[in-house]
Formats: sequence, structure tokens, C-alpha cells
Amino acid sequence: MFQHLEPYAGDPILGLNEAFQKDPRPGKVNLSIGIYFDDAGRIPVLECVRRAEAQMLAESGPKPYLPMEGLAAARSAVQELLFGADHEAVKSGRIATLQTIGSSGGLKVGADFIARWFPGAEVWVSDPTWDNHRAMFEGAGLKVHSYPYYDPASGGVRFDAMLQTISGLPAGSVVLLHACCHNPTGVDLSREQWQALIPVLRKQRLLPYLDLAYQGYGDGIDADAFAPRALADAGIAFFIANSFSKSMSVYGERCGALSVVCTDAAEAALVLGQLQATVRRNYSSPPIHAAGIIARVLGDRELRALWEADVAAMRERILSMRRSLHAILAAKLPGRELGYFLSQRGMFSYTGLSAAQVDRLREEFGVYLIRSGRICIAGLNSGNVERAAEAIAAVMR
Ligand code: KET
Repeated sequence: MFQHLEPYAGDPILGLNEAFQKDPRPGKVNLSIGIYFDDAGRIPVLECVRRAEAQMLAESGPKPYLPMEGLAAARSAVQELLFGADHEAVKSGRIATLQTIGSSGGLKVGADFIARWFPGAEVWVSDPTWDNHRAMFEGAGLKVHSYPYYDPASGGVRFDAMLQTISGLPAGSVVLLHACCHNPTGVDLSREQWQALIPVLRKQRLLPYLDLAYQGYGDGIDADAFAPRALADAGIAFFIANSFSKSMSVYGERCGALSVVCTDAAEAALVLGQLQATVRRNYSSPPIHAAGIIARVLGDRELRALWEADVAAMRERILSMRRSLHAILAAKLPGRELGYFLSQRGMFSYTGLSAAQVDRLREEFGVYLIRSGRICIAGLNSGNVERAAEAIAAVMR
């Protein structure tokens, strides 16, 4: 029956993370997957999440199906987090928000919605982008192209080329944008660049689709929501999938959301209805435990304060690892331009290492990163940064 199937080559990120787990070498270092590890190399369970879960356990409430769109308290908390409680778009009810199965679930529901209601629309992603973007949108039946983004020569954004490509897209094209902490490069648009891009998106009648997976890891929880707020201020309709996997360190709980900012409340109701239909046909409703975590951590003042402090501490730890890595590499590779390790934001740095250098790092040194040369800085800690930096310097020489 299944002889005709093509073997699955595996996922370049998840597969590597699994290979790392199986590696018996004691000094191995995991810089592959976008997961935040603490200074002891563990995935932290944040105190705010622990307390939210303790409350839920103590209440020991029933576990009905949630509505297709998820828990109301979680959905409104997401809108307030993304846009600010007083934002006109939130107050006027012109945002349709779903609680989804991680932001991946949100991205895919949005992609299915676009395939159904914008037939013929094509999707444009940054070059490069998170590998799974292309897979998800193509999986929804959409054609995917890329726009220029990263400039290996300068380590910055090819902003003029990006703008030129986007200005030439047909109306209704979907433009996928990383709201902050670009994956895999760590190179973001500046606020001025967003302000220059937004009129182009509007004039061309394009459909922006933001991915906000690392809120709080860039410059701060509010600062990292600059892009969705600026787009909403400009009155453009757009999609935004956001994740709590990283910001609340709840990867396997699948905490995420999809919001569609519309022109008015009537339009948002229409959109929400079709999003509900998309969910019903896919997985029917999202997880209730995830809803409880999101609603309680964001909605309870005490838990919220704990969360904000933890996000700041995680961001600071990554920045300190950037500085340590940079200092060791700069000492070992004098004359090399390495400033990008300091200027890039979020979990990732795009090192410029070739696939062959990446293979050498894994095979000879037990240092794991994906073959594009992306490293997850959050996998570094005070116990392994020296070793990892020495290995990276050795293959860079
Ligand atoms: N968007 C981006 C940009 C992203 O990097 C990830 C995860 C996701 C969405 C999915 O997050 P979710 O947990 O579904 O809310 N990225 C890391 C893990 C992975 O590949 O799944 C990574 O790039 O390593």
C-alpha cells in the first residue's frame, strides 16, 4: 500500500536537535534549535508558568472543548499584548484573534484561509527565512517566492532591493515579515525602515503577514511589537502569528495565536467566522492547558510582572553570551570583522560559516548548528562558551 512513498529526509532543525540528543560526547554543545536554555543548559520552567499551572491544578476544573477560536480571556490578552490595551484597533473590535496550536498552528490556519479566500495570491518571504515558512505556505497550496533581505557583504539588510521588489508585487500578494529577531539572521528592519516599508505595502495593496516568535528577546516586550502597532496605526489589514513558546519557555504546550487586523468590527467578525471554519476542519479547537497558561500569565498582575522580569533576564543573558562569544573570537581571530555578533538581535546569529565548516564543527568538536551557519546564541552558557568559541575559531581560521 505504501511502497510508492518517498522517504522523508527529516527536518533540518528538528532532525539536528534529535541527532544532538543521541551524541554521546560529554562536551557537546547544542546551538541548533531556537530554544532558550539557561546558564545551566536547561530549558527553564518560568515561575509565572509554574504558578499558573499550580492554580489550574488546585482549581481542578472540568476540561471541556474550547471554542474553535480558543479561550476568550487568552485571545483578548493576546490582543492587548500585541497592540496595547488602549489601541484603537483593540477597542474598536477590528481584530480577529484565534488561540492556536503554537504560532505554527496559527501560521498554517492563516495560510489555509488565504488559499481559500485569496485564490491566486502568491507569498513572498525574506531571503533567507525560517525554513518552515516556505513548507507551510506551499503545504497550503500557495506559491512561494523570496524578496531580497540579508546582505552577507555588509551584515545588514538589502533594504533598497527589498523595497524595490516589494513595490513591484501584484496587489493582494502576501508579504511575510519577521516582526523582530529575524530568523535565521538576527538582522531586523530599523523603525525608519518599517516606516518606509509601510506606505509601499499600503500603496500596492499588499497583504502583510507578520511572524512574531521572539517577542521580548529583541529590545523588550513592547518595543518588539513596534511593527504590528505601526501597521495597525497605518490602517492596513494584515495577519500576525505570535508565539509564547520562547517568551514563556513553554515549547511543548503549544501556546500561540493568530490575529487578523481588519478595517472594522463587522469585517473582523466575518474573518473570525472563516478562521473558525478553517480550525474546525483542521484540529477543531486548541488546547485548554495552553489557554490557561496564556490567560493567567498575561492577565494576572503578579504573574505578569514575574514574566516581564524573566523575559528581560533571558534577553540579557543572551546579550551577555553575544559579548563573551565576540570577545573570545576577536582575541583568536585578530583583524576579522565580527561586530555582527553584537549587533544582531534575538536568539540567532548568522555566522557566515559554510556547510562544510558546520559539518566540521559537529563532527570534530561536537558543536551543533544548522547548515545555513545559523547559531542559537541561547545554547551558549558560562560553562560552554569558551569551548564553542574555540571550535568556531578553529574552523574559521
Ligand atoms: N516562527 C519562527 C520565525 C520560528 O523561528 C519558529 C520556531 C516558529 C515560528 C514556530 O514556533 P511555535 O513553537 O510553533 O510557536 N523556530 C525554531 C524551532 C522550530 O524550527 O520549530 C527554530 O527555528 O529553531
